[in-house]
Amino acid sequence: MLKIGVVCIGRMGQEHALNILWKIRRANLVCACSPAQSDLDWAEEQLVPYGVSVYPTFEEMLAFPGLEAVVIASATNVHKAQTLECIRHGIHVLCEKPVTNSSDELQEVIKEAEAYASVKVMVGFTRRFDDQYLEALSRIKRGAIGDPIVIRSQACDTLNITAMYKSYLQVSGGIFLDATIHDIDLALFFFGEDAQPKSAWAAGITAHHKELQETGDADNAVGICEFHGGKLAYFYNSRTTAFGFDNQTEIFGMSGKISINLSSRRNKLEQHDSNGITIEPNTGWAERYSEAFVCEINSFTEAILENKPIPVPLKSAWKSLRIAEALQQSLRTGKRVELNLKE
Ligand SMILES: *[C@@H]1O[C@H](CO)[C@@H](O)[C@H](O)[C@H]1NC(C)=O
Ligand SMILES: *[C@@H]1O[C@H](CO)[C@@H](O)[C@H](O)[C@H]1NC(C)=O
Ligand SMILES: *[C@@H]1O[C@H](CO)[C@@H](O)[C@H](O)[C@H]1NC(C)=O
Ligand SMILES: CC(=O)N[C@H]1CO[C@H](CO)[C@@H](O)[C@@H]1O
Repeated sequence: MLKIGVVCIGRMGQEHALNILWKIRRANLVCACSPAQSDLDWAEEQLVPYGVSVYPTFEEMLAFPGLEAVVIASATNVHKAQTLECIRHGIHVLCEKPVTNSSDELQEVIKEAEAYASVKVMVGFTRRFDDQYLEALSRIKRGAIGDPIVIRSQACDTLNITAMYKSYLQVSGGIFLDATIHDIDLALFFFGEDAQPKSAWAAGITAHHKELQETGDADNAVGICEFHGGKLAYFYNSRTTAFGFDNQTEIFGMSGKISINLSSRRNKLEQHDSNGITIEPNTGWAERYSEAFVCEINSFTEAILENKPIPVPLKSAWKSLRIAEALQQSLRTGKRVELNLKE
């Protein structure tokens, strides 16, 4: 049994904590922490009765005797410091993305992880653990569509004009760094870890959140990444849909294509009436990826207990970040960005 702690309970942390507590056969949730009173109140009801120790600080939690692994779902600006702290304590880490918003800083984390070779560090790219994406990968590996040549991946969120969301957008790092990063990760997942990006370019529009113009960011943007050898990935991201959550991916190969969730829908119900035929959209990531979160922690746990390689290599997260930075730069400057990656 692996002894896991969850940092910062929040919405994402609550999901992880409950999954570890109830759904992960080979792990025990032993501790959790959050600086927020609302989280501590939640934990008092949901975790403490089941033997989980809860702390108001990360440092106190890290001192829990026998703690082996930590899931970090705290505020983005402490991800890197907490990840490094875990590594230095010899504790395995699964950190929500992004560990940091800069590829140079991620390089530091990679160096530290290499210095503590027995520690496993993984970035939470949940879509890799969705059963449909996994099935797509296994079909591609079986040669179902021939060699994949073009990937189209999109991630769309519902329009949110609250002051809280707008202030989040100001510190998000930009649409490619914050949101498209998942789709970039998927492109590496399907093309294979040895795919090397060659150049990237992007364009965008500020359709609703006009204030993003000041920082050269956009609320709808398209990015293209060209790989050495000619393969292409193109991304569309929106923060402003009227109908809900719509993440979808298509992989075009030499002899066929695979598409995943092209018509994002909540369930298999259709309502037929005088207005036509209605289906319900997905409402958010928690609903769409609930099973993927469980699979993610299972894979992480198994990699540690069986000393296998972690399923999302840190170097791959670094490559995704470099591509996202290039797209963000191209969006600001209007210029194509050459990527010559030296790992
Ligand atoms: C799906 O797309 C939305 C919108 O960009 C993004 O916020 C979210 O992180 C994506 N979810 C996943 C798990 O890829
Ligand atoms: C809008 O964004 C804020 C801040 O991220 C979030 O708390 C709120 O739930 C969102 N509202 C909707 C309707 O999604
Ligand atoms: C990265 O994060 C830091 C600290 O959270 C912030 O100050 C900085 O502006 C961010 N950089 C980008 C490119 O978003
Ligand atoms: C149309 C479609 O395939 N929708 C699926 C999208 O993904 C969720 C979660 O795996 C499924 O529940 C939907 O059926």
